[in-house]
Amino acid sequence: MTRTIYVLNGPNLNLLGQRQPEIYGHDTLKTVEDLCRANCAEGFDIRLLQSNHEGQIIDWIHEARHAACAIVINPAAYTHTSVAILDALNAFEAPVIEVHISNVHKREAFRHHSYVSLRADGVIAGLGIEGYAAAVRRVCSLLG
Ligand code: CA2
Repeated sequence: MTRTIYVLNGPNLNLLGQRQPEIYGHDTLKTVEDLCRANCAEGFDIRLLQSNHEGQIIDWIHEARHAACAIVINPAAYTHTSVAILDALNAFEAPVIEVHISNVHKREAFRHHSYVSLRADGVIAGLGIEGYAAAVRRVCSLLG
């Protein structure tokens, strides 16, 4: 059985550390990847991916059905709009943790609703990039 955890990131997260540090901090996605690896239990592996395209994220979720033991996902703006990503996650049978760097509930009303939360086994918001570390630790502990 695969022990790879897919860490999927949605649109504009490639800009992490380059813009809006007051909301998203100074760390880059490379730091997020290192953090996920550092928090991954022995025997598990991390595949961190980012795309600005909804269809690409859906394709990775489909691939994860055979290639991943869990998904940690920050769908970014697609969180609030994408029934298609929810449908793809509903076809994935292993743990799913939703992560948001900012506390979406402290922000605009349109960020308060998440389609992905209808599927997620856990939701983390407002812990900065440490939310990814917590999500990786959670899936490792769930899967043993
Ligand atoms: O807080 C989060 O992690 C979000 O998923 C980030 C999304 C936002 O649409 C969600 O409501 C909450 C935005 C990601 C954009 O990332 C940037 C990072 C640095 C600079 C500009 C954008």
